[in-house]
Amino acid sequence: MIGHTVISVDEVSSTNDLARDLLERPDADGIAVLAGGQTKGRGRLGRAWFSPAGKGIYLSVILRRPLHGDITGLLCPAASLAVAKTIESLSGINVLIKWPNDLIINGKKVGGVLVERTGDSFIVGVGINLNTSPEEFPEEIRHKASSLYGESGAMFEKNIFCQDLFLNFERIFSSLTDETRDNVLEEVKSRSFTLGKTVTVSDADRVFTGEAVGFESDGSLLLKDANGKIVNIKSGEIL
Ligand code: BT5
Repeated sequence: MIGHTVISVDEVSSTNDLARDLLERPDADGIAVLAGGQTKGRGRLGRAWFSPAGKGIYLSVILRRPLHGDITGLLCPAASLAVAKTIESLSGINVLIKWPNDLIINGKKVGGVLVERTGDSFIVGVGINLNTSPEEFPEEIRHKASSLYGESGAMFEKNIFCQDLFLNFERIFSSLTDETRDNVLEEVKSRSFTLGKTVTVSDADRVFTGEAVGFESDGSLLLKDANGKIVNIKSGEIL
């Protein structure tokens, strides 16, 4: 079960690093690491994650269980769906998912997911801005970042959030089988900030512009370019 053990620390460089140190424990699968603040929180591609103490959720969970095929590309949208559902059920605010990992409320990013792989194990890192005031965000992200407090005026309690999130993680990760993963993708689609928009996406070495028209069953994004050709993007960044 996700969250069978919760290791809570006041401060850490990155909860993903602390989780990685625990991968060899016999009970590793499902361990959750929670920090009050992070000194070197990170996003994808080495980017920094603003992690002020006491203001948000900085959480990593270990997945070290038999999984159904290669679900690497699905884990990020699936984890984002779990986070979106928890935010919605506890705050009543609608959350959209900007492919592949951004949690968006009213056009602003309130959270993000970072999935890292070590051998057959995955570490799913989640950052959610709960109670950050708008003026507390660093200037360079103030225009595009927000928190649940910023969007609702209400303050949120992180332990209640995490308990609900563990249940959603367990349910959604268990649904990534060959038979049921399409249901997960349908839910991701129904909350997509990206589908139907014309977007520019960069992957490792290319940049594409096109209309986001769907997702493949491995989680990749399908873009229709100006000539009507469908391009499949496994991982990347919407610019
Ligand atoms: C993400 O990366 O959105 C994944 C963030 C994952 C953070 C969690 S916290 C627990 C665990 N431990 C870690 O060390 N990380 C995970 P990416 O899509 O690359 O977005 C990063 C970009 O989001 C930055 O370059 C900024 O523009 C912006 N950003 C940084 N901090 C933010 C924040 N607190 N809220 C909103 N946007 C932020």
